[in-house]
Amino acid sequence: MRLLSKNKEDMPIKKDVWDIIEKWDRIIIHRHVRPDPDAIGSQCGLKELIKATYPEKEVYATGANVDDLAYLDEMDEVSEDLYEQALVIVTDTANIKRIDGDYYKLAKQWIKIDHHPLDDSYGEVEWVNTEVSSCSEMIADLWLSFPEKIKMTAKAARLLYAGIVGDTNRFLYDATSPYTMQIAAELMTYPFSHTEVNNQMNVIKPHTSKLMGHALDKFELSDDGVGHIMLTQDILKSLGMDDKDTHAIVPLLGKIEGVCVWAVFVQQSDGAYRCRLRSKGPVINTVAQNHGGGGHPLASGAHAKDEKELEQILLELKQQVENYSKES
Ligand SMILES: [Mn+2]
Repeated sequence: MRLLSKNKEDMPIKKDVWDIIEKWDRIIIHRHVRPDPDAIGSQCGLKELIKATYPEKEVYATGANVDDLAYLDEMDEVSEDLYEQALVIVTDTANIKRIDGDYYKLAKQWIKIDHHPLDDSYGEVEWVNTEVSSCSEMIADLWLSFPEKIKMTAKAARLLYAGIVGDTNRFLYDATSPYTMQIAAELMTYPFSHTEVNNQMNVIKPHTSKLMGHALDKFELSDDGVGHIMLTQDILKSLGMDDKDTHAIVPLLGKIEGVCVWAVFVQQSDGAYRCRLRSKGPVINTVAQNHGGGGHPLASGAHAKDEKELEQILLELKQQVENYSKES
């Protein structure tokens, strides 16, 4: 099969990354706080590839264990003293303050592998590609770039497949390329159950279904296609939820007819709001950047200190929709 990689310009950096990995006997891999399947998939998938290729190397995946993602993999215990003689790799993490774990600072060499827009440079070697669907796609692409060198296993294939499915919302989002599909197809030739992974990722907890009901009921949509929902601490408490359970409603609200741009505002215990912003076309990460956040052009996060700032964010989103409809 002809591989459709559009990442040819990444070849030198990919070679650098693997050359550095080859040199180190101990490698510790980090990813972002509040991990999603792509964070765990890229982190633990890379760990499995290195371990399968070089069984003599010590390779660790570190960070907090998350119950909901335990079906993917478990984290390793890594003590502080291991870092002095270790290479640190950070996957799927745009900025330093989002790295889960503190000891990475002690390592002599760092590598960053990420697909978010570059808003914080770190690591001697940075491999950043914002065109790809997910960080897991980058790790699988690394394997397909040096298939004679790097060994794939069923466990790694399962992790990387899960990461791609997670970040593309099962191949729905725009960043899903023909090459993404080829990579997924290659991974599926390894013996793991992709249906089991897909079903696991589709599970909704009973309390989340209650939140979905609330969100669909209370979602407000303006004539110009800007939708929003506000989840106050009182609402979360009444549904027995906290902020970390709220991400599931974000793609759901985008399915409502007429929605062009949408925002999910979640009040934190200090009264301020965490804002998740999504778009089907107008660029919204500029709005996120105006409010202490950032992210992808069509999927960003921001912070607002009070309801007044939420109104300001909605105004700016409306402006983006207006500019967009003028352009197109
Ligand atoms: Mn990701």
